[in-house]
Amino acid sequence: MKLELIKGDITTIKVDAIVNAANSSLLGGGGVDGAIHRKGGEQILEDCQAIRQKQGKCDTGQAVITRAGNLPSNYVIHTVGPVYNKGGVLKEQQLANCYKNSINLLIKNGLKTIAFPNISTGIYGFPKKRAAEISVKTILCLAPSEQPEKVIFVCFDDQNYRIYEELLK
Ligand code: AR6
Repeated sequence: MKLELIKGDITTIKVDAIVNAANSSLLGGGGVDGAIHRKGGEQILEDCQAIRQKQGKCDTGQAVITRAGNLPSNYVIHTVGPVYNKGGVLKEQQLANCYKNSINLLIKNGLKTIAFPNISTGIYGFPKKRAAEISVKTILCLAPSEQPEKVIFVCFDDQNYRIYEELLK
């Protein structure tokens, strides 16, 4: 498994699937979710609406997959991170589940490369360093048969970039 770090906008990354830090409605919002729906266009929302009709809302820590519309990636995996509030073990487990379930879905669909933002660290208020540690640890602990070919951490801001740079040394 290759791990890469990129500073930039996840909507410009060409991988099999980029991950969206969505909310349980799956119908869009602000932050990276807003950027993905804006740039990806109608197709993403259509697929999200179809998933909503089929299964209802998406629980925290779970993930679903849609087409990627106008984005350079082939698919978008939407996962719902925890709202940090006061934190705690459950929130940390839910965040780890976002990474596990997104990667499971990637592999189940025969896909190999995936790009993640630092889930829950914007509007949902999770401390960036702790969230980054959970993301890297969760991915490094995957069994060989559960590993993607490549994982890219995409950092929108300098602070996140420096955190991942340190962790991936
Ligand atoms: N590319 C990569 N990372 C980004 C981008 C981008 N284009 N834009 C933001 N980030 P957030 P959350 C980083 O707030 O905390 C939405 O309204 C950002 O710097 O997007 O999980 C949803 O609908 C931060 O590190 O997601 C939910 O309601 C990280 O992405 C709620 O926000 C996540 O920030 C989810 O909140």
